[in-house]
Amino acid sequence: RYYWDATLSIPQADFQEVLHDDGAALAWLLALRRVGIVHLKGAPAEQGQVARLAERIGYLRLTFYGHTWQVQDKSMANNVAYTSGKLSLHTDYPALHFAPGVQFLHCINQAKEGGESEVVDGFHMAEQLQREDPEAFRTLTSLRVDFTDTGTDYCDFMLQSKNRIIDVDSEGKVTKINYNNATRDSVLDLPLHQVQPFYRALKAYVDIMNRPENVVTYTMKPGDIVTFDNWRLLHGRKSYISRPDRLRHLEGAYLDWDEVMSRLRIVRRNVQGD
Ligand code: OGA
Ligand code: NM2
Ligand code: ZN
Repeated sequence: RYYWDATLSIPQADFQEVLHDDGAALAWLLALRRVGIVHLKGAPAEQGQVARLAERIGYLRLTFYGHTWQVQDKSMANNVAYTSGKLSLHTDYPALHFAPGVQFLHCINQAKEGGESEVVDGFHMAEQLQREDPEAFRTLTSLRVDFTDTGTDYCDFMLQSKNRIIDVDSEGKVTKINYNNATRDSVLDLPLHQVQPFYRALKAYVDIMNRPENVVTYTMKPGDIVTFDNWRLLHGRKSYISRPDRLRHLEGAYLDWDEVMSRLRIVRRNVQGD
């Protein structure tokens, strides 16, 4: 993997080429794995494109928000994403114990004012935390934090999870970030003596990821699809002004890494031979 900061220029690929050419698909998926984010350009600005892209891989990951989901300012919103408010840096769906590995977001319509996107490399930020504040790193890799999500969408749901903010494997290597402050539970099921250390550690990590030298900012245009590693990146958006005559509209879908890596191996064999 290649770790990055605000100086990153996000890799780009052409949507039609990725769909029809194995060489283009290979370049896309290799960059998605190594860098964690790729912008696809030139998709039609209408619904159904993230499903086509998921079919290019294999199949998408169904969740309680549906096969694909519409990010719009909705009345009676069942998620803060479905308002015009700011979304601070987060990973999607830490209320699941197995969060989706890959996320696609297709811009169908952009707001006139606001709605810009932000991303950071959560693995790089975890490495910085480990160096600058090893105690905070130990806390976030060991304590399990409560997340919750209740409502109705694809069907009714009442999710509860306990996840470490930073997941590491048996060798201590960072494998997954689980952090969305909007679904972090108001219940923090920790012994009293761990409460303040936990908040101190979380603040240290969040402070690092909000440093301007770590954040990449971009504005999506209709026809753009951002594809990214939801286990690694944290993403956010600025608040926007919602206008009924020009509704901001993104369509999203989730996939898992096994299916994405499967397609990567097949197109690599097709392009390079065994
Ligand atoms: C989301 C999300 C980004 C955006 O829906 O979870 O991060 O730009 N949306 O609206
Ligand atoms: N949406 C965009 O963790 C989350 O709730 C992320 C998911 C609603 C499908 C938002
Ligand atoms: Zn999100």
